Amino acid sequence: MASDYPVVNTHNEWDPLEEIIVGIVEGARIPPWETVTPAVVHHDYLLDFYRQNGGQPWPQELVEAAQKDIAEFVHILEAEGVTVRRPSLYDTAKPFSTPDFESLSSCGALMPRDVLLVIGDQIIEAPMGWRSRHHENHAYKDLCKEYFRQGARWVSAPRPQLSEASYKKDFLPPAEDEPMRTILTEHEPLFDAADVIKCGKDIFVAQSSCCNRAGIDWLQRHLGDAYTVHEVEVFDTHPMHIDATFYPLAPGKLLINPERVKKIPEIFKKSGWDILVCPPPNMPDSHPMYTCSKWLSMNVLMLDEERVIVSKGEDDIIRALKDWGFKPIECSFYHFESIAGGLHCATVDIRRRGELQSYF
Ligand code: ABU
Repeated sequence: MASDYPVVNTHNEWDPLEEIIVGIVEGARIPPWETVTPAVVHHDYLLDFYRQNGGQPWPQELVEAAQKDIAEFVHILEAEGVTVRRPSLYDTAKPFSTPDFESLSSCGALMPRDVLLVIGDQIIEAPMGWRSRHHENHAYKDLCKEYFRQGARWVSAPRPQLSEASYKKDFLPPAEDEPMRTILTEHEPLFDAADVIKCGKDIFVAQSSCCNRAGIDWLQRHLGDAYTVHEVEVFDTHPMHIDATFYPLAPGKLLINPERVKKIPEIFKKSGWDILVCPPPNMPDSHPMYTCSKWLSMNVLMLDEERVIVSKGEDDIIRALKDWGFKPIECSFYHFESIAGGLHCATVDIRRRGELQSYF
């Protein structure tokens, strides 16, 4: 369907959604063990799993269950009138090396949100901190070229070297009662696109074990004076990405993770935004989560200011969203979440109907 908006046009998380990229399960591999692994994987008991199995395909039964979830998600999006695009399959099994490191394999194309940062009419390929994800942008090259031909701006942030100098030696994750720390040094700018969340002319970013201060500085300088990039103060023992922590869902409505957000930026308070405190996740402890935390419950996807796709089974946030005036649409997603991320992670919005403005 023809749109009145540029082919790439995304200013916030809630303007009416027209086109989105949804990740694929095909080709997905268990992330190979690397320096960053113990800094981002929440459970120590999983570290041996990664040491022993990293680089192998995920077991077939996990893949099939995740594929079923993604198919339901795509069906819902299309039924709600959204155009869904998919990444291209690339050779994830191929080991690769650079002058600075070697990787047993790539990981796949499950989570476009981490790779491509779409702001306004531009697509920014993120300078990602995981070595095994260094070539994940391959999966999106065909789509980026197509969007570029249709008028989008397309740029890659400086490709990181990811030598040992990018990671702190002998890093140990912080305990709950210690100050937040991440594995990254300031050797070079690093961020995953999911460390960033948009709110019109204001962009919010949290440091993590994929995002350093230099990455935030790079983004501010790259975007220039039209935008203000704010750093959000968070605490997480294994920090990775902002979208299960701090999420402006709609004008005047900020969803926060009560365990992680340490300080709400003053502009939200000054402008009278409602602070929506996310209830604890409902996912049972018995459900296997190999990469992310159960807080994926708040990793929802807004279709507009009211309609929101939420992971089925998360009854407490579903009830809260209704109380806050939203219209939740439930989608089975626990199996995809087991090996990858949530509904927001699994997507990147390409076009929403709206203009750049300030909400403060
Ligand atoms: N990409 C979101 C991951 C955050 C979490 O595991 O809580």
